Amino acid sequence: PVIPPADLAARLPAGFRLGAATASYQIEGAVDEGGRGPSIWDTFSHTPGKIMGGDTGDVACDHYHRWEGDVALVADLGLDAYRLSVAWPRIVPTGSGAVNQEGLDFYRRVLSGLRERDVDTVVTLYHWDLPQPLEDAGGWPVRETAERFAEYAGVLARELGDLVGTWTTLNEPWVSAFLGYASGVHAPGRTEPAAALAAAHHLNLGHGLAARAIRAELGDDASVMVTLNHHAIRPADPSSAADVDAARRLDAVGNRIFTGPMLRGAYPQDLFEDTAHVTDWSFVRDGDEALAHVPVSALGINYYTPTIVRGLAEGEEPSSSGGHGEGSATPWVGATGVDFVEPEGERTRMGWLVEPSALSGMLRRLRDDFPGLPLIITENGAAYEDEMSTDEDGGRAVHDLDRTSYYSGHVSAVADAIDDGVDVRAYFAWSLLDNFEWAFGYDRRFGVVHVDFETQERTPKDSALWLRDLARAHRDRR
Ligand code: PNW
Repeated sequence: PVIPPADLAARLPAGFRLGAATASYQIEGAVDEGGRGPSIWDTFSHTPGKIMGGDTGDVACDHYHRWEGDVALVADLGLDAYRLSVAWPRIVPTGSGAVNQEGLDFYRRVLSGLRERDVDTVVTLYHWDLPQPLEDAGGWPVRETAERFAEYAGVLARELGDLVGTWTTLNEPWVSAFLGYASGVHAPGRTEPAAALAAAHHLNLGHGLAARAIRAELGDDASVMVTLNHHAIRPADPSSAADVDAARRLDAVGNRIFTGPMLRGAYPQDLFEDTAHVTDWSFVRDGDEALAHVPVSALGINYYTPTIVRGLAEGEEPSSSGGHGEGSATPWVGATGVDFVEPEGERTRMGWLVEPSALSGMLRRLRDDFPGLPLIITENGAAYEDEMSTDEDGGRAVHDLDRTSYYSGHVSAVADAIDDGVDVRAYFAWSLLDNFEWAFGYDRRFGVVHVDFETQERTPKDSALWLRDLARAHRDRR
């Protein structure tokens, strides 16, 4: 069931923007070129056993060399906006000190190309490629990393500020902190629960310091936000006090650990209580929570699937890991006695349940919790098993009805939230291109454009054509 683009376009307000997103390590390749230094993802992907199939981002989509064609692709699809990330190790190869002009030049070319084609930009400062020397000095669990991040943010604002529409400081700090330092399924692969909480704190601090550094360069009206993978958490049985409390505990370590300091200027008290057996939080200095709190122009939300929980009885063993890698350590530091419920239903190739209404529900709840804060869907999408077919005229095509229907359902869910008065300003599909899907390597395809990783040929899938028609129909209306 796919909604005709014209019908859906009519439900999106004038000024609403439709786009697609990518991230540097997932698409660029050219890891030893242009003066780039090593990142934690180079180290991690080259460590045997960490990535499915032994894949690395060494070549990825070769976007570093093919950026011009990729920018043209975005424009040809008629997208209003494109979200990309800057590789910190291309700008500051050793993590501190010397700035690499070649890196700045690369992003200046890309951003200029987008501007010439009238494509609005959202630039992510940190999509997980931490310069390796900063990890060697302790990584996000140490305070200095937040300070180095702010210096890098100031450099980007000064050098590229004239070309960037909106800045988003961090992509999914929950993933950086808890998959990187607690479950260890992401770089740098550490399994230290207390360090993961310290990482979360220094990511909060880094966000605040970086946003201040950007505004110090560009003025207070510079558009700055942050992107969270805010978890759409709900109790399996809303009438069960145990399930409701499990949902509260997960919301503390999954969501409010970031929205508290960043949007309210304080950690929630129940988070300190729930994690007291893991850390005493002595890494939080007086004034840090206020530093993390800056006015943001919008909140970026990455949404893929809901999280449904129940409370475990005393001594009861959990039945599932909540989709975070069977056998690996839990990323849910401090959330003891929580079990993840996996209801029957349609799932993507990641095993993630497809439930668009959970997105509208989360957007309404964010509106209630943070009235007046504009929201942007910075990522939403799905991996499916794609099949390339050759049409009668020899043209190649990917008829990804499953992905197209995922997009149709979720854009429609955004429209439902807008009907209910939620201020959602934009929607970015994840991803523009099939790319390096982190621990899954090239085995999971999230692109609306197919990439042949042998030839680097790009082929827009039917989902890309549907998004193109949606953007076109929406533009024709205004
Ligand atoms: C997000 N999880 O990653 C990222 O922002 C993208 O880079 C990524 O390709 C996309 O979603 C698809 O996975 C996530 O385990 C990775 O909860 C893992 C999780 C969530 C988001």
